[in-house]
Amino acid sequence: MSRPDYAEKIPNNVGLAEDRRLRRALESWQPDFLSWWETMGPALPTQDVYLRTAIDVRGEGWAQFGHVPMRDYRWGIFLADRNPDRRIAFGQHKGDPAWQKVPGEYRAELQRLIVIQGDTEPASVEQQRNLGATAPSLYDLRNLFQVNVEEGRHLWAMVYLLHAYFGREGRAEAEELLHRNSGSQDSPRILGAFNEETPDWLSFYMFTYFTDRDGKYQLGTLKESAFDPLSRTCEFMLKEEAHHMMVGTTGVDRVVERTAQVMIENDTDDVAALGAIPLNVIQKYLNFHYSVSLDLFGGETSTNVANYYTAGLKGRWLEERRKDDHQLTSDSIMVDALVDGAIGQTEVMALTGLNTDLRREYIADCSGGVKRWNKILADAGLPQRLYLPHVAFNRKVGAFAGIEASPGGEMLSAGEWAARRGQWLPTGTDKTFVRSLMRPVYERGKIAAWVAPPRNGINSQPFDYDYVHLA
Ligand code: BYC
Repeated sequence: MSRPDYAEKIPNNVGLAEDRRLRRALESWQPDFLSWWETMGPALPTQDVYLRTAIDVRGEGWAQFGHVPMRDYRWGIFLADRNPDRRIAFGQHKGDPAWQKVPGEYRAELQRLIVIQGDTEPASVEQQRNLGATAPSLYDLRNLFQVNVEEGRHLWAMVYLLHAYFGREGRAEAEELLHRNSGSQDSPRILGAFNEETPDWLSFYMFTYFTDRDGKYQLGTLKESAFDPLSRTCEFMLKEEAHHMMVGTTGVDRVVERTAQVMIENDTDDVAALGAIPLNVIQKYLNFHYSVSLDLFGGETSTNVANYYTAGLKGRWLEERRKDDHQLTSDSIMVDALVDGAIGQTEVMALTGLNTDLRREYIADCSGGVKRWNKILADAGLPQRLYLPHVAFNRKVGAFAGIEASPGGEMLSAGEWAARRGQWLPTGTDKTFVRSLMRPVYERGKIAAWVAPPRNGINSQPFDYDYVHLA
């Protein structure tokens, strides 16, 4: 089962060759995918790109490197190996064997979770479509395309589940995944953050740090799912996801490093005229991407998530390491809330608070990034520091959607917010400035002036490697 078949039009380790109906259905979706990739995928014409392709889920097979024309990338369907003894780890079916088929009573919920997950993957490719035109180096350009092809593969992963397990409705949903578009007025992507623009590389690094990290946590909870094919798919996707977050983490590192360097060399905070991105602008971009990513976890309390957990569809982050009964029917949790009109906390049933539980895991992880960026500033001898804004800041989903709060967590009137939001979120002027720095550098070994070069290349190649051959 797990040896991939490369003789097939669609590389896979799910036995497509033996399932003619499913193979035909997916082969008829494939041209639609390719035409979507042509029209909505990376706009910059290239001959080939030094890409990692997954050809096996085991050993080194998941990371084969070589120059490939992007259109010929082998988007495949790969599930992590099946553990025949796997049992459900939580919820009311805890202890039962994991499901190999979709139970009728959970069909609608599972399909919805898979569609929401699937919708984010092509959305991010659409958001990043034009970034190639302004890449700061060939190294960065290659990383962008790597992220893009893998998001394409993650779309394939969800489409496989829809086709294989959800019949006619699943096939219809798979079509819809190619018809909704990021930012479209008529048929936008489902979740808020995926309709925002990614118009410059600072946004791209912030997106891959903060929004891809939501992906890590959501995939982590779906990996716990009682529905074994979903669990196995997510397990393999998480492996690829790690690279996307490396791009974000080190991308922001490199912007901060360059800014710190220019600040020290010129003994000024005002580095804009010197071609670097001022720290306060970096902070505003961080505030924006962090807050829209917090929204991706849904409401602080949610009956949806309680039902998903009880049914066994979606677990907690590192479910099996938690020291409780994994059913949570009599537990409670303090969640962020408006209490008598003020920002505070309230006690709710643990089950309805599970979005908060996951959001907190995520926040703890995000503070790791801030710590490392602050270390870069401290090592440069600078007193300034970056920070994560308060959980109530700039929220459009959940308990704080109806109020305005400062990054420090102080509640604001609509008037105060309007007067001060430009201090905390990127203004038109900030965005225009950042965009003005975005000029392509396509020469081997060269890099734009607003970002430091990476410490390491890809797959032990040097920074000045020919990562991309432009058309
Ligand atoms: N925008 O009960 P609630 C990734 C809706 S990222 C718009 O509080 P629930 C990636 C919600 O659907 C990971 N609408 O929420 C990253 C619900 O609608 P219905 C993506 C939103 O259901 C980078 C209503 O509001 N994967 O992989 O507990 C690059 C009430 O909400 C939003 C997943 O998200 C929003 N932000 O939790 C590439 C996993 N938030 O049902 C890829 C699958 C909520 O009343 N999805 N709503 O019509 C889920 O687990 C859950 O659906 C959510 C929401 C966590 C998203």
